[in-house]
Amino acid sequence: MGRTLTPVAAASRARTRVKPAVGAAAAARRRWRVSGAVTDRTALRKTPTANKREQASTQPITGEPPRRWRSTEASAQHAKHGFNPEQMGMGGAVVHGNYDHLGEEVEVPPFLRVPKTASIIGAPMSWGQPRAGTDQGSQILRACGLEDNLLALEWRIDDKGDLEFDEPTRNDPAIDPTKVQGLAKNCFTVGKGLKKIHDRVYEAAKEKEFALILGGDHSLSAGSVSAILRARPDTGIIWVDAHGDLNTPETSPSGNMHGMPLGLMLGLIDPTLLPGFEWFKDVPKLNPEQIVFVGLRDLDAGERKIIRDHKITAFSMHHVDRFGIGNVMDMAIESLRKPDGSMRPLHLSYDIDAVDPEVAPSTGTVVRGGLNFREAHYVAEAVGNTGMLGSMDLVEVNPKLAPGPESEMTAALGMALISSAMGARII
Ligand SMILES: [Mn+2]
Repeated sequence: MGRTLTPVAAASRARTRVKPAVGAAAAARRRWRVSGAVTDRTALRKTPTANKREQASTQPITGEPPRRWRSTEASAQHAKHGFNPEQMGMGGAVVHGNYDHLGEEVEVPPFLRVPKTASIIGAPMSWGQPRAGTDQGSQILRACGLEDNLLALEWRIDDKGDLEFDEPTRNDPAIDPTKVQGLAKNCFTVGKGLKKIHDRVYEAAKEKEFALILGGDHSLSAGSVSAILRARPDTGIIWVDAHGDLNTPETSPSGNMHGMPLGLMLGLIDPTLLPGFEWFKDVPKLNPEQIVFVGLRDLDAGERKIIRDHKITAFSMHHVDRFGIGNVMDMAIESLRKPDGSMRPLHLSYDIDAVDPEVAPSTGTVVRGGLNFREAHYVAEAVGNTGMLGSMDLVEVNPKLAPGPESEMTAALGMALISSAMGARII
């Protein structure tokens, strides 16, 4: 009876059996390329029309592991090719240094306690946008096996359950139109709800726990990020989103508050003019150099201006296409270095609509041309690999919008992205 090897076991056997002399594999590849000789059976099966990529894959497998790509090389390449982030419309991005986020051992960051503990905070806020079902996001993420996954990643779990929020009523105070020319729908309900989120996230961060916030719509991040900034003031925010979320009641075309959390945190609107948000005047403001965007592809005109005026580092899908997600994440993480060169604590605010609707269809504001399945994971892995991630929002999963397999697929992806950010690795 023949023995079956798992792919990993087979690969390691292949490695131990075949020990080519240094440079032999490269020499073999060179020879193959120069002569065009067919050196294995796979190549014999190729048709003459096989494209270049297929031809390359017919190179003999010699057991030599692929050379490991390091971010220092990428930085050197950008320098060599005269890469200038300002010219590329990336705001104030500065690309330098040799930060290596590919280390295999990820340590617990100094601002988290050991043993590492994750506080799971359900924030089923849905009044920042118009669609029913966003409030089921936290439950469906849990149903995908979130806790088991985190336990397997050696986290201790401190599950705070789901917060409860009031519903808007006819008597809620609204914006005074003589003071603010604009709309912030349900601001009283959203503001009160965000205060609850803020308090609970602050409690977790103060206890040196990893704060994992399950949305809910993206308005909730004004509550969670402001709490993180209160506990860990230098935190850098990686905002993964199709949208800028930089609106204010004055600039917002829709008046939906899930498009305003960064506008609020940057202090672009006086919170005392927003009923429900009076408490926000006492929370730390976010500095533009503490934010980096990844995955943008749908900005309002006002948001585009804010990104440019405040020199916010922003990597749109155009930059993902041009540089590849590996380089984009290197640059994004680099951009969040403090002036003294040290790394900030990181908060990952992951809007599932950053991912392409073919992969994550069950969300409120779909825009085509987003991160593909692997790119979406890479973003989370790269941030997790820094060893500096201390909190995360996963928002805008709405199981009602595409019920059935599509909503399951979206929620499962959200859960997997959390796992990736919190330590899951392929190998
Ligand atoms: Mn968003």
